[in-house]
Amino acid sequence: MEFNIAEISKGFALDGVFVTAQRFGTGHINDTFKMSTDKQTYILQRINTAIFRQPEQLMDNFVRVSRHIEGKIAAEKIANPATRRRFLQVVMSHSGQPFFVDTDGNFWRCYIFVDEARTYDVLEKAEQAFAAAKAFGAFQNDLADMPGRLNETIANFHNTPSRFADLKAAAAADKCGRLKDVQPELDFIMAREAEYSLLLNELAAGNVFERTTHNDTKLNNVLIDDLTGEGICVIDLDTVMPGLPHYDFGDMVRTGTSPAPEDELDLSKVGMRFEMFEALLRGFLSTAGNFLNAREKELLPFSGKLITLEIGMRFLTDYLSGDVYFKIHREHHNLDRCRTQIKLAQSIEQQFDAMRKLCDSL
Ligand code: ADP
Ligand code: GN1
Ligand code: MG
Repeated sequence: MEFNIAEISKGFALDGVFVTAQRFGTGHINDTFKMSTDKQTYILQRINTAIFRQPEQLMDNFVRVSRHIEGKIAAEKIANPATRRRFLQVVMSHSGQPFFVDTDGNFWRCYIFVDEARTYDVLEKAEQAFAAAKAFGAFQNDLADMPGRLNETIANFHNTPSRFADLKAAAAADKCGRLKDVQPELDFIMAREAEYSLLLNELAAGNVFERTTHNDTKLNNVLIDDLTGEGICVIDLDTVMPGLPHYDFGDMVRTGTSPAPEDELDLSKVGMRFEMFEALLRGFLSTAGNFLNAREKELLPFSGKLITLEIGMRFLTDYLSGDVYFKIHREHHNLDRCRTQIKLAQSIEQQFDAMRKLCDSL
């Protein structure tokens, strides 16, 4: 879908006059543009309202979270021009709202582009894994004392048993006649059913606790500073809401440990690199270690496997349902993505004892 960005940009209180815009990033959900005026660079995003059905509530979360983090940074008294790069600065519309609705009813939001930093779909070195995990851990830590409870932008987002039920329903419906092609993948996921409720059982038993979490800690949702290599700014705040710390750590393992992209076709390239897992664990514990209890820490390795399987089942569900949720760029894209998740989960299973031992030793 194409949009008249010059026109849409007029909805926001920008600094300068519109010069240019182009599509940006590799996200699966929103439409993202990098946009420049003669004075400033911005990110302009169309919120996917088929998925986020209450965009006003979502933007309310967004503003609360970024202001809270801004307050933390100010409290640290870091009088340094770099501080403004450490949180998303939302640009208001001319009517003072954190979004703008265009004439077609599309919801747009805008924030300042963070320069001299980038995201990585595949991490290149362990230092990046450490930096990214440290930033996501700090994000959870910063939000620990935020007043009130955030709106749930997507219900049951990381409820794995509910995701599993969705998969079974999609397989039973077999809307596109694709079930016959996915039996090995489905069998793999079915065989692990007993594990899917483990975290929720621990929550119900009072062993682990709900906190405000990011819930989409794909490694390309943190900006890594070009100069220092630090995780400078956590982005993609659509799913920040009540959750378990494990959802965030698990998704980092899913996206930060394999040397191949999420949609790699050559499955021999997919696997969990232990040194990346170790760097993620050390990085996360360096900022989240002080608020996690012993049982929560013990469950971190398991979360890597769980979230990998959970996202694998979501890709498979979408494939069976006719690719209605995740953006696809080729035929069978969601099935290809599901297969990498299964291969990665296998690799995690093979190294699980060593992962647990490392975690116990830290
Ligand atoms: P999606 O929900 O579709 O994943 P994101 O909010 O993650 O959308 O944005 C997509 C990409 O745009 C990110 O992966 C990142 O590369 C880039 N991006 C987003 N916000 C900023 C920002 N403030 N500064 C620089 N780049 C950004
Ligand atoms: C989506 O928006 P993006 O591309 O960062 C998805 C995540 C999945 C991820 C899989 C709101 O994340 O839950 O883990 O794709 N976001 C939403 O790559 O569903
Ligand atoms: Mg993203």
